[in-house]
Amino acid sequence: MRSEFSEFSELFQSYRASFETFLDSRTLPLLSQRSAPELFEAMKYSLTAGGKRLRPVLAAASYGDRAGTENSRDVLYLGSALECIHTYSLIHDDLPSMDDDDFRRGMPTLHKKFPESTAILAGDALNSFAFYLISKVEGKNGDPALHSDLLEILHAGSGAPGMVSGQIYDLQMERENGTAGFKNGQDTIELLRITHRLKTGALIRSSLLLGNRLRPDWIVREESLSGYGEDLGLLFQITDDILDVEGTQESLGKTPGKDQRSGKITYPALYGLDRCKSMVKELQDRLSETAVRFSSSPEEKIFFQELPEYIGQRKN
Ligand code: GRG
Repeated sequence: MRSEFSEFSELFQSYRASFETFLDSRTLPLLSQRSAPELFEAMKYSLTAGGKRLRPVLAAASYGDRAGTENSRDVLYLGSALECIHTYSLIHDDLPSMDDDDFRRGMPTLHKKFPESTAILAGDALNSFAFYLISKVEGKNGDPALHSDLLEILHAGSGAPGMVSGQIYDLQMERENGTAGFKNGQDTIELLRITHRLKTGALIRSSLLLGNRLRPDWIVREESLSGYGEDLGLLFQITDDILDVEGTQESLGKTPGKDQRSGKITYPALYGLDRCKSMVKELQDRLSETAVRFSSSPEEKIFFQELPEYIGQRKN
């Protein structure tokens, strides 16, 4: 008998495979149109460097159609928009003025492979291309608010209300060594929580809300999915911090131990590894319970109940 985790893995792989096919056959050809050749090569290098494709998979799973049929074309455009934003954020995060990393996904970072100016511009172009992709969504039944809602959700996750402000707080904390005008430990904990809710969690939450917005019953599921997205973002970040302490260059595909060397405020630095691991377990249990509240099919229930296990045990 197949375990629920292997059913989850099959679902994840099938969402991911549909996304990869769409990226190659529709998104990259669209991106190459009217793009300067060096710019396209740089964007393609980063977009196809591997990666779990978590955000497109989350959008597809919350939409609930994995067949890759004409009907699911819209969610694949949304997945492409999310992956473009995510890829741009990694390119810019790796730059010398930010995290200054030489490796990403086991390969040289974009600014090591191309001139730094090309890496900056590739990130810029991917960011605006993501919003252009929303214009490709057709929707059903002439829903007049669909495109403005999709744009609003994508902006909330990626822009000033989400990821970019999270990145600013993160850099500010690193610069000011966690004090940033905050007088005691409780304030530091609060700042760390806000930083990660915005930097990592906001785009994860938006991925779920974007896929969901394509469904006819989107309104009744939105609140529970939003709460699930917030907890999932936190789980993702705590796991990421643990991996930075326990992972290897080989398993991570990037340099481990950077947080500690730069004196960065992280969950393990504040709470210790043991407490972080029990926080992971608590979040996994809560996520599993929330999944029951919004899941509308057995497949969806398995996917969203097992996802926290996958996120918590990942090696990169
Ligand atoms: C530069 C505006 C701007 C934002 C950067 C997301 C981000 C903000 C920085 C990335 C730094 C980082 C390692 C954050 C931790 C969480 C995270 C986003 C990890 C990478 O995401 P995965 O594991 O990557 O989904 P793959 O390679 O699988 O796509």
